[in-house]
Amino acid sequence: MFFDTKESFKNAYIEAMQNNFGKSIEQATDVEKFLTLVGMIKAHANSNVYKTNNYLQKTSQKKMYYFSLEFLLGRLLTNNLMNLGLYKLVQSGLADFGIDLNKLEDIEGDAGLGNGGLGRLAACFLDSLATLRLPGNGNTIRYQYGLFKQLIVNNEQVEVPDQWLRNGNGWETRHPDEAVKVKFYGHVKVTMNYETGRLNFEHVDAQEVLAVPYDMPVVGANTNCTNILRMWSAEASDNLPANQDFIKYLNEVNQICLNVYPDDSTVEGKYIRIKQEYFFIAAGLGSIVKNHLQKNPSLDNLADKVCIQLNDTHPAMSIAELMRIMLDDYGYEWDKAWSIVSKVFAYTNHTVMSEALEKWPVEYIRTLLPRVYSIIEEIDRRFRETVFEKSHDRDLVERMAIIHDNQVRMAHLSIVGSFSVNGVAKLHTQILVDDLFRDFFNFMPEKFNNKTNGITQRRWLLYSNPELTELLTKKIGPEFQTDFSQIEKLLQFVDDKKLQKDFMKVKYTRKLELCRFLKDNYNIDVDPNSIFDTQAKRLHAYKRQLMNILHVIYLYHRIKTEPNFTMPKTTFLFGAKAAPAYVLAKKIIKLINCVAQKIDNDPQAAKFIKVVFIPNYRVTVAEYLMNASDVSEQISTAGKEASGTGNMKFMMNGAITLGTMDGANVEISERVGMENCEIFGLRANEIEDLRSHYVSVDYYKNDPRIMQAVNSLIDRTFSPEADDFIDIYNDLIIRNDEYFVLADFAAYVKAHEHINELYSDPSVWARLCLVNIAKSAYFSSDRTIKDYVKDIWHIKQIDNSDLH
Ligand code: 26Y
Repeated sequence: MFFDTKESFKNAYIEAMQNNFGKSIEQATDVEKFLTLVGMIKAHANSNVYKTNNYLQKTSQKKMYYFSLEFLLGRLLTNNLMNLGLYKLVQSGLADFGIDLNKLEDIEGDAGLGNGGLGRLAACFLDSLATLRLPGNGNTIRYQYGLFKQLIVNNEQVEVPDQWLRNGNGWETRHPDEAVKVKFYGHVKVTMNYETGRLNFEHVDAQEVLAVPYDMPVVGANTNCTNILRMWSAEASDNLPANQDFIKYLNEVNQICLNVYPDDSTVEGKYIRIKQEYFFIAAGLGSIVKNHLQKNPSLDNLADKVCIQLNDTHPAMSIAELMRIMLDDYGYEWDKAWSIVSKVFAYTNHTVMSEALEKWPVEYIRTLLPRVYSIIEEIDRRFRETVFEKSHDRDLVERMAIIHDNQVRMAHLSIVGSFSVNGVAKLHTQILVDDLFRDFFNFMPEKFNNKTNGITQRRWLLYSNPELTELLTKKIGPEFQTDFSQIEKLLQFVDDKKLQKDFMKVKYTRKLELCRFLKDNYNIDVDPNSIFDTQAKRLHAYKRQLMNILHVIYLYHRIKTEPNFTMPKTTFLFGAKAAPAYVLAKKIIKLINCVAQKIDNDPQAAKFIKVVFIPNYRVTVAEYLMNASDVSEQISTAGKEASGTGNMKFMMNGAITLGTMDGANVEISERVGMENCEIFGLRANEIEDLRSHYVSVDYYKNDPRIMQAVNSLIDRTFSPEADDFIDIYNDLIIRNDEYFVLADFAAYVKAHEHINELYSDPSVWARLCLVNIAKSAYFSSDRTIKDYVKDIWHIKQIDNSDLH
C-alpha cells in the first residue's frame, strides 16, 4: 500500500478500489472513491502510529492524555493529506483518473463531536501535539450523532440529527480486544480480609457495559509522529444479571453514546450525562492502567509516566476513579494512592458562568456509582479536615467543600485532586484567582497558572487560506510555515503599498470563495464588494449577538429616516447554534433572520446593509468564513468570555477585532497595539462596579437611538406578531439587561463608525490587517502546547530520526 510517487499512488488506488468495493475506478461512485482514498491515507497514517508506538515502547517515556467529552475535529482528509505532505501527489494522481480531489473533500462531513470552543480547542491541541512530536493522545466518546444539525425554517432554528457516521468513519479502527468493562448502579459490598486486616470493597449487582475503543490516527505535519484519538463506544456486555429486562438494558446502553450533550434539563438527561462522563473516563483509565502495568511492575511510578489533562470538569470523576482502581483493584493504602493520583491530573477551567459550572445532586452519583461516590465523600471529608486545621474557619470549609448542599461541586473536586489548575487567557485566570476560586488560590497558590489558548495555523491559515499563504511565502519566505514565530517578519513590510494591494486582492478572492460556498449550499447572494462584518460563535446572551443585531436595527432606522444617510456597504454575517432548550437564544436567532428578511425586501435599506444568518455553523463553515471577513465581532460583556478562539482565527487571516476588553481580546490588543484593533465598552472592573446600581431603563430613556431600536422589537417592524420578540424586550427592559447591552451600546455605535472610517482608506486598512497577521504567532496552539509541556506535562519531544 505504500506510495511515494504519483505512479505508485495510482497503482495502489486502483488495487484498493478493487479490494474494497470490487470495482474499477470508472465503476465506482463518488462515495466509494472518497472512502477508498481515506482508507489508503488511514493505512499510511497507521504505519506511522506503529513507528511512533514502537519508539515510545522502547523509551517508556511519559505520555499525556487529553480527557475531553468534546473533540470538534471537522473534516480530516485535507488536513491529513497536507500534514503528510501528500496533497499535491494525490491531487495530480487523481486528476489522471479524471477525479477532482476538491469534490472528494466535499463528500466528507464534519466530525462534530463537540459544542464549540472547548471542543475545537481540543482538536487544535491534538494537531499541535503530533506536529511538535509529543506523545499526547485524546480520550473521548464515539458519539453516534454529533451536535445537532441546524436548519432555519420560517426564520427559526430547527434541530435535526447530525448523522456523521452515515458513510461510515473511514479514519477509525475498532479494537474489540481492548474493550474495558464499566459498571453502573448496584451497591458496595464491604468485607474484612482477615489476612491483611483490611476492608475489601466490591461493587456488586452492577449493570455492566462494555466500552469498545475506536482509534483515529492524529497525523503530525512534516513528521512521522502520529498520535491517537481514542473514542469509546458502549456496547452490551456478556455479563447480564439474570432476569433483567433485556430490551431495557440495550436501550440504556445505546443511550450512553447516542449524542453530544443530551438535554440535561431533565432528571433523565442528567443521569445520561453523568453516565457519559463516567463511561469514557473509566474506560480511558482502564486502558491506561493496563498499558502501564505491561511495562512497569506497579502503579507506584504512574505519575512519572502519565499525565492526564482534564478538559473542564466533565472528566473530573477520573480523580475518584483512579483512587478506586488503586485502592480496590491494586490494594493501595489511601495516603499512598492519593499521593500518586494527585500528581497525575491537571485541570483546565473554561468558564466563569455559574450555570456552566457542573454540580451534580449527590443522589444521582450515589445511585449510579456507589463506590465512586463513597470515594468522593472520603476525599471531601479529608479535604474539609485539612482546611479546618489550617484555618479554623467553618464558613471557609463550607465554601471550599466538594460536597455541599447535597451536591457535588465538580470544579472543587478537580482543584483538590489536580496538581495544576489553569485558565485559558490572562484575564480569565486573573478572574479565577481573584474571584471564582479565590479561597483555593489563597490555600494552594502554587497550583494556579495561565495557559492562553491558541489555534492551529495549519488548518486555520495554511490549508484554508492558500492564497494568503502564497502571498506571505513570497514576501517573507516559507519558514513561517513550519516555525510560525517567523510570521513576525511580515512586520517590516506593513507599509509596502504593493503588499497592501496584494493583500486586499487576496481578501477579495477569499470573499468570492465564501460567496460561492453560500450560493452553492444555501442559495444566499452576497456582494463581495461590501465590508464583511462577522460574528460566528455559539449563541449565548453573554456573547451579545443581540447587541450586534440591535446595531443593525439602529442603522436600518437611520436609513429609513435620514434622507442623506450614507455608509459603506456592509454585510453582517452571523453563524450560531443555540442550545435546543435555550429559549431566549432561539428568539435572538429568529430576530436576526427576521431583520435579514426585512432588509432584503427593502431596496432602500438593501443598498447599504445585508444581514446573513448562515445556517448550521460548524468547522467547515468557519474555514470559509473567518478568512473572508474584514471585521471580527468579539463583543462579549467584559469578564464573561474565558478566552475565545475565533478571535484568533480572524486576526491570523487579517481581520480587525471589534471587541471588548474580554478573554484573549485583551492579549490580542496588547500584541497588535490599541491602534490596530477597535476596542470599546466597559472594562471587566467597570462592569462589576456598575452591577449594583445598573438601571437599563435609564439608558433606554436617555438615548433615543436605543429607544427606537428597542421599541421596534415590539411594534411589528420585524414580525407580524407584536409579541414575537417580547421576551427579548423584557430581558433588556424589565429584567434589567443582565449583560449590559444597553450600557455598551453607544460605545459600540461609535466603534463601528471608526471602523468605517478606517476602512475608507484601503492602504490604512490593509496595514491594520497586515499588523494583525504579523502579530498572530502568539496565538498558535503550537505556542500554547509548548507552554503546557514546560509548566505542566513535562513530556519529551521525539526526534524525527527515531521514527523510521
Ligand atoms: C456542563 C455543561 C453544561 C457544559 C458544556 C459545555 C459547560 C461548558 C461547556 C463548554 C464550554 C466552552 O466551550 N467554553 C469555551 O471554551 C473555549 C476554549 O477554552 C473558550 O475560548 C471560550 O471562551 C469558552 O466559552
